[in-house]
Amino acid sequence: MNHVTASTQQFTITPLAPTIGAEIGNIDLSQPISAQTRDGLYQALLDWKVIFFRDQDITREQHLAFAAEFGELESHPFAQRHVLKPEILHITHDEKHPGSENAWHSDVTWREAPPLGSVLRVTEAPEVGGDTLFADMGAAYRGLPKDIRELVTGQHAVHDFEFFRRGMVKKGVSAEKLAEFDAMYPNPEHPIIRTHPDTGEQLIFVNVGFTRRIVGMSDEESARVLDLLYKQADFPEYQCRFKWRPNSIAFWDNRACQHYAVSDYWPERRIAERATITGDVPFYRESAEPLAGPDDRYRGTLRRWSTNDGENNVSLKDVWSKTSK
Ligand SMILES: O=C(O)CCC(=O)C(=O)O
Ligand SMILES: [Fe+2]
Repeated sequence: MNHVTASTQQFTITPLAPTIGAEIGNIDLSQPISAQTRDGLYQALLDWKVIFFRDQDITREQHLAFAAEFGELESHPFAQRHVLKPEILHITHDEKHPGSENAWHSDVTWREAPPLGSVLRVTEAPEVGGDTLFADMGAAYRGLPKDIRELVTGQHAVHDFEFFRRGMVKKGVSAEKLAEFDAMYPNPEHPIIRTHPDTGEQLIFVNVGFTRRIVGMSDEESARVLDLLYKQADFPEYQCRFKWRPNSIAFWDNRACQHYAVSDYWPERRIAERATITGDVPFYRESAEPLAGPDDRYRGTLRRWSTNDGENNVSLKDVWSKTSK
């Protein structure tokens, strides 16, 4: 456990997994935080990609005030929002509304400038189940075979809000209204490999929730490559898993990780509220020191047991022959 001393407060950082996820202790988010504490927490967010807090019995105002320390807040145009506080997004699941965030994604990547991060507070948690998984997309990038990294680096993919559009169609939202939304949120093209604006880390930035296709590739090739990239989030070696209790909070760096809310608790109830911090337009910048080869921490094991059935040298060709079956 690390101790970080700020002028008025000392909080602790306890990792959940080697590269992603750390629990922050000895902090009370019902109180305003100092600039030093804010900076220390932001550094912890950069280091761990998602940070967690326990036992934060805070009000909505305090939740919003905490999130607003890290940037402007945005409200979600389609999801259910608090009537008086549109920056609060409600995520309520029960017998009549089974969980639906059980697909790997980063939030709102169909915006030109997707969020920096989200601060999610669970107020009611099932006794068992309803965990959330987070995947380190920097580790996932470093674990990609070199030829696949080379294939996708510098390429762009189209993102859209089809997931929400389908929901709106089901609810009977008019074609005019949908056309208005299409005009407000035209499908952006984001770099497939995104460079983190603060750390310079290279990150896979396509997700099964909101990415549609790779620009300039045939539909078939695009689907194969995206499928391969999406699958990277599935490796437990890149993940951490958080078990919620009422008043737990997760604050994730939406640029650097993806998340998946496990939908295993139906018909139990689970209630969460999210504040979302605006981000910047994704870009790719070449690293000063390009990766020479695979990241040894992961690749041997991952390749041997998953992608390549015993061979230790997966290549694009192998992936092609596997995915084209
Ligand atoms: O409920 C959760 O754990 C996460 C849901 C989600 O995808 C989100 O809040 O962005
Ligand atoms: Fe999400």
